[in-house]
Formats: sequence, C-alpha cells, structure tokens
Amino acid sequence: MDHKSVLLRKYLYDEGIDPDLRRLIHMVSVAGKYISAQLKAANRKMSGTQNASEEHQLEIDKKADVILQDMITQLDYVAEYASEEQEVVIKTKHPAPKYSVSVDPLDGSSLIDVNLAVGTIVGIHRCEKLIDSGRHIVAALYILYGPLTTLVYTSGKGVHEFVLNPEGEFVLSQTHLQMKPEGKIYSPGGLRTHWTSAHRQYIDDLITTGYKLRYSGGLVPDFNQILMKGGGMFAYPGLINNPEGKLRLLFELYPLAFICEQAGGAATDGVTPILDLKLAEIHQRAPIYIGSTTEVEKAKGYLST
Ligand code: AFP
Repeated sequence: MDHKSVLLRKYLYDEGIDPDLRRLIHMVSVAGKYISAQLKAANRKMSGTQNASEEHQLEIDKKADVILQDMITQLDYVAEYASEEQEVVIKTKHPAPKYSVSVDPLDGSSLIDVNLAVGTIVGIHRCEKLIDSGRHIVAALYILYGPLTTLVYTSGKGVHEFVLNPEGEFVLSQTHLQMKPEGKIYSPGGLRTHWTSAHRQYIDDLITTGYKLRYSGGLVPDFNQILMKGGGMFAYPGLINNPEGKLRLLFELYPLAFICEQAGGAATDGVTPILDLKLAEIHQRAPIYIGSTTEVEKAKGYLST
C-alpha cells in the first residue's frame, strides 16, 4: 500500500469502527495539531500554578488541556473528561453518553526547556464513568512532538502510526506495528538509589544479557522508541520511598498498556496486568513494566518473589 496517500480520517473510516469513536479520535488528532503549533511557538513560560499532583505547570500544559477539553467535550456522546492537569473529572451531562476520555495533555513537559520530545496520551473508555477497570478502554492514542509530530493509535484493530505532513495532515506511515517477543533496549525508571532489590536485580540481569540503555525522561518518546524498534522494556518501578512509583494509571498506563497489548506486547505492575488494575482514584499511580512479553515475564519473576 502506498501509505503516503492515506490520511488518518480515511484510515479510520476504512476500519469500520463506530462513527462516534472515529469522530472522537479525529478530534483528538486536530487538538494535537494545535498543540504541536503551540510547542513550535517555544512557549516555556511557567504558569505559576500546580496540577493535582502538585507539579508545577507550564502555560503550555494548561493550553494543551484547554484545547483537548474543548475539542473532546463538545461531542455530545462524551460523558466524562479527566485530565492529569485537573483535580476533578469534568462531567458533561450530555443526554446520550457513550464514551469517557482520559488525557495527559503534555507528558514530560519538564523536558521542553531542553528541547527533548514530549507527548499527549489519550485513553477512550466505553463507559460513562472513568472510575472503572482498564478493560473498558476501547481506543488509545498518543501524539509525539519530536523532530516529526507522529500519532500512534489503536481502536482494537492493531496499532498504526501517522506523521503530520507540511500541509497539516496526518498521513499513514506504518500499520499493524508489532512488538517482537524479545527486544534489545531497556528504560529502567527512577533513581537507582531508590530501587528495590528486586528491581535492581532485574535491571542488572538485562544489562548482563546485553540490553542497551535508552532513557530520555519522557514516557511517550521512551515507549515509542521500544514500539518502533520492535521490542524491549520500559519500567517505572515501585520505589523504596514511593511503592506506587510515579506514573498515573488512568492517564498514562492504561492507554499505553492497551496499545502495547494490541501490538503483541504486555504490561504489568510486576504482578497484575495493568489493564486489570482497578482504578479507585483518578490520580492513582502504579508501577509499570511494559514492552516485549519475554522482558515483562522476566520482570514478574523478580517482582513476585
Ligand atoms: P514530567 O512531566 O515532570 O517531565 O515527568 C515525566 C514523567 O512523568 C514521564 O514522562 C517519565 O517517564 C518520568 O516522568 C520520568 O521520571 P524521572 O525523571 O523520575 O525519571
């Protein structure tokens, strides 16, 4: 197939998914174009506010959230909108709710001032309330703002990548991305001095086996690298001083776990599949080991002792 000519909205139409889901994914892609343009404006100013996790917010964090909230909540079948940048869930009160959406508007924004890649992560759940397990997720996507702006999504029919072209269209670049059972790269997460002995033994095992370290401090580019290289492992573990780790279950882990499973990979907190973890609170954190099945199974071997 000549991927150069296939636009995202055409590919979504040809997938034959629910038209409302197709429109929702398209609206997120349009928001991504606006956010990409905002980032190019070199907006590095702090906003002077903090998010629900008491992290300092850049103005661009809040702008990205406003863009996504406006685009998503105007659809009259979206029941809830939850953002990592907001304390509480936005309940739209639309009359015929169908989907609820979680967003991490700009993950890794502390990397903007050193010109490293950042990303938007979106989870789409077939439910009216986001306080539910990950198994209600029906689509997930991330937009990676790097040398190229790329969009990777799955609606449950494989994982596909699109690139934003100079004309402002997302055009198909790769279809049915797959994680091999074993890779060659790893992202360890966290500070070594805060690692548990189980995590340290696991990472030392990967190093001894010859895995290469790849870690930028940005979840989206780091996971994307493993997906595009066809395998490997990304971890942000439970730490001695923070057993739940750093990353958020709803906003970051559910969507990437859904994408990874759709690409033939796996994602666990060390014991339980990420998508089977129950969500009790929208800003809940969880440890994660995500990537090729061999590396994830090996992690479970160390973590469940
Ligand atoms: P920021 O949004 O504060 O930059 O954090 C990014 C992030 O949540 C995630 O994108 C990275 O994988 C992780 O933090 C890196 O955390 P460490 O800096 O502790 O390694």
